[in-house]
Amino acid sequence: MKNPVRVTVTGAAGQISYNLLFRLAAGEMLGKDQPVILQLLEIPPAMKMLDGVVMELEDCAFSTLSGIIATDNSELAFGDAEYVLMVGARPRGPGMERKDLLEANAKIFTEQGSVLDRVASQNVRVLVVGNPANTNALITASKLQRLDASQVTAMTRLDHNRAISQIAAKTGSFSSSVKRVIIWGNHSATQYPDIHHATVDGASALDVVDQNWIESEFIPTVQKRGAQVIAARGLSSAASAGSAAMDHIRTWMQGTPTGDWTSMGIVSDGSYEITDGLIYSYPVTCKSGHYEIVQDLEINKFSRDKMQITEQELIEERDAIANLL
Ligand code: NAX
Repeated sequence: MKNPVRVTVTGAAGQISYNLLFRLAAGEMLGKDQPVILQLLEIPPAMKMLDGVVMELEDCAFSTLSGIIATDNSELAFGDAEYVLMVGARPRGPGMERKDLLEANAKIFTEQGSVLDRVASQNVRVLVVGNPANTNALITASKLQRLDASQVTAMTRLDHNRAISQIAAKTGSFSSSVKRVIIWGNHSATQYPDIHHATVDGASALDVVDQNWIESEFIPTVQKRGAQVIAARGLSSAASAGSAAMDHIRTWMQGTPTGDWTSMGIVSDGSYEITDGLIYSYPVTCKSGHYEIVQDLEINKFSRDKMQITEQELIEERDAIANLL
């Protein structure tokens, strides 16, 4: 067994965390030989619920769970953390406009970004899940002084996994046969799931599905899958979101398989003519805890237009909270 690492999860009493924490504690994110100390952050009204989650975690007697801190104090929760999963966020309440939602979350992520910059491990890797994920990550990254903005990422892995699964179902393939899918842009209904570079069992995906399916089914289904789950379940995606969060961190640390890539919301460096500094989802390869944007992919007019629509939405989100950056 290795030395334990500290993993922070915010919003730890929420439904995504309830699906995430037990698998994480069982070694499914960082490995069966990597014990973890869970540092769980909640707001005061949810602390009682969190106590219940802690009891259940204890009752599993996981050999990879070395300790649990359950707190509403962000300094304690982020202290020396090697991994931070920012799941907690303010949901949209009655009468709240989009701008109010952006601002309410911007305040949370301003405070948490500053604290984690002060007290987390120098090598911390941060994944923002709480919505609006890209802009919450932008705020968090903007508060860093000791740490680097590249250490903060936003989750589009659930969208990436959804895209893979749709293509696999359409072509009658295993999901492991589908490679090089891309989610560009925002984790929202403007995201662009791009199939142009994807392969299915080594063949170009474009040769095995038709353009009509891409435009009228594939893209809208992936874009609106979250809403479909809510309509069916009465609750938003939780198990799949928790699973994708673990996939994101695992791939970041262990690397992408040869010949494949993944999608991550990361600080734009201007690649593919996307505005510098936005948190935009790109295709990336990962190796030993580092990621790099896949460069030089050919982008046709159809794709370019869609990449710009989602970029524009991110610019508007950024501008709505510009006073807090
Ligand atoms: P829940 O409402 O079940 O849980 C959120 C938890 O966060 C609550 O327990 C709440 O008390 C806590 N919280 C609120 N403010 C906090 C703060 N300042 N510090 C610490 N904790 C705080 O939501 P859940 O279904 O778990 O979803 C969590 C977030 O993930 C939401 O913002 C949701 O929209 C977002 N999602 C993001 C996805 C993605 O792919 N990036 C997909 C799934 C999900 O929709």
